[in-house]
Amino acid sequence: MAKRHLITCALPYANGPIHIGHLAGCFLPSDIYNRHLRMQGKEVLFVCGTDEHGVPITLKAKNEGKTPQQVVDENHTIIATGLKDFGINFDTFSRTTNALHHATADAFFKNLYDKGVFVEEVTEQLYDAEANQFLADKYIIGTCPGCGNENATADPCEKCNRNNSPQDLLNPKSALTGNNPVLKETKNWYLPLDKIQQEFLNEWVASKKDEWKSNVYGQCNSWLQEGLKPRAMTRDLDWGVKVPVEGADGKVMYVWFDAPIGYITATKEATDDWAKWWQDPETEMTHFLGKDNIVFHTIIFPAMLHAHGDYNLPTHVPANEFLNLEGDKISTSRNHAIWLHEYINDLPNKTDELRYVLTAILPETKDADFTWADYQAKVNNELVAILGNFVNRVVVLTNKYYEGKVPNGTMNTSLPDVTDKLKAALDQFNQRQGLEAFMEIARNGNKYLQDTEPWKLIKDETNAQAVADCLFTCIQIVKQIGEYSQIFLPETAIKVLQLLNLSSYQDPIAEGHVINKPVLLFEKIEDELIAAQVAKLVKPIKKATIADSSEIATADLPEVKPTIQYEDFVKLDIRVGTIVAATKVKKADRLLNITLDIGSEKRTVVSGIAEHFSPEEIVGKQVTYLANLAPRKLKGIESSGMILMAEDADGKLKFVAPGDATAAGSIIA
Ligand code: B3M
Ligand code: ZN
Repeated sequence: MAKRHLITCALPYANGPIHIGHLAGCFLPSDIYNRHLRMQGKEVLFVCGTDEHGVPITLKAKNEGKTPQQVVDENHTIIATGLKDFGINFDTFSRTTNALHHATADAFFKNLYDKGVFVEEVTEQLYDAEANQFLADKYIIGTCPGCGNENATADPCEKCNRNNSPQDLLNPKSALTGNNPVLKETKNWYLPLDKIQQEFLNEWVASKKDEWKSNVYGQCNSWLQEGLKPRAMTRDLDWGVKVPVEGADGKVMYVWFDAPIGYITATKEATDDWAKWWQDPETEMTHFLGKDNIVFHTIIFPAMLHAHGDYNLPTHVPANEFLNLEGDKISTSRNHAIWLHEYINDLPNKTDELRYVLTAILPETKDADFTWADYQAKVNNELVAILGNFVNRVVVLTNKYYEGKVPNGTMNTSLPDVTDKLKAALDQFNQRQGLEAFMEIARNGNKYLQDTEPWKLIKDETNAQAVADCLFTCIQIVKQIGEYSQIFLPETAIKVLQLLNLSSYQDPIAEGHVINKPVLLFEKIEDELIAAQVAKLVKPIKKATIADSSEIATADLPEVKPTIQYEDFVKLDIRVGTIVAATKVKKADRLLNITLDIGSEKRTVVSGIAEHFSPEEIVGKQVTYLANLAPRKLKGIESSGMILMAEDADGKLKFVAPGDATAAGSIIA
């Protein structure tokens, strides 16, 4: 049994805000684990921070005319706020640009350097003379020698999956300037992973076979099977932690070298007593991360730690697979995502609802899909109808029968105790199962209340004790729900505590204690709200900018849709319309309520363009209008038809209008 637990959560890149994929990938799982261990009274430290180095940040800065520091400052704040809003309870949320981190990474690098761990090598790398920069792999675009795909990058080819190195690509071009890069000599410091594999990794990874989830072990093992190669730990770049050795001017550490050291930095920030968290073998370390980060935490960072020698190695690496959204990959460049800060804005006070739904579908063993319809169903049928309903009924009945005073009853001990099951599931990182067990507490409570029917018993005086026993038992169950809500639904845990009029879940609830008046824990999610969220997602695809790091090759303009027949086309009734009035829709930042003259009549159309146009500037504009689209309610307003818009590569919207003034109602065919 470990004496204490260090929990790390992968550091999000500070090159943009975070979305529900990040939440499901590692923030929520790590937070649940942290809360679970603390509830057991364990000594725990939970650290994270923003990863603020790397090429994508420099490019983003360039694109936006800012300094990299400005970019990371802005994003650090947005990310930290979003995570806090969702109750992700880190002990420290650090940053890799802070001085302590640079000093920590510096010392780590020097330690390895002094031990002679690194292999120095001069190689020819592709260099963009105009940008005055060596090109990181993903900024080289060329033709795949395997299949002729002209937009291949030095990753597995999108079309044929060939694993291209930058030098393999034919006719390579710099993604920065479009120029042909030239080869230029440069010296870098390599971590000899081939050697470390033989002396350490093979055996160490094998020892994790039963410990790690199969997705983690499998991925790691397949890397080892292929045979590791030395990997450069330095880069020619001016944004990052400077390489602290002679002859390394103009070089910084590879971002994946310094980022995991960020866990050490964050620990130092949390406590002066940091060493016990990293060096005492009785501390158990658990890394939470998404599947794209597996090798860095199971191979590269452990290799670094091993080479250093003074640090513990991770025990658990419970990586998750990916979360999709409405059947499609989450994409930052296409804005196919639910951003934390937008969710908070659109659905205030519903963070537990999202935590609940995401925990229920966590991609623990395979990719999972978030849909708004499922969100609505889970909130309405589970949180509202089961958990909220049970708690509410108990509070209502206690107020009704006993004026809120806990009756003199005896706890019914025949109810199944699921807490062992819950804890065991969470110990083993089966968090979906843990949540199910948690919901069983409420389900069992509901069933017990339903079966006992105190509302019938109360009609007969002789049943008074049975009613008291039932309500006493139910109040204890409510308390248990509140207590375990601290793991999954922190806001709800606070509300239940208030309902029960307790100051802590340690406090017992004895006879005569007065609880509070009923307040609903969850509200039903209405169709309109879901429709508005879905409508937000179906935006036209725009061209990716180069700063949207991971998706350069995939986020080009969409392909032409499958062929349709003329009969399909003529079903569309497209007309010219004139905007005669427009107002903002209350509590909806993106929506305008537009009155459109379509010749024969006036129509109301709710359009998601408020972030692009003010109501004043569009009145009088001629537009193209799809007149026979089925009406739909948005924010309570019935919207008839749709105004057609064009979106350019920068995401700017334009109205599609006839070239010359045209009578409203003119048919487009
Ligand atoms: N920033 C990658 C990511 O956000 C990276 C994780 C670092 S963990 C040390 O996916
Ligand atoms: Zn290919």
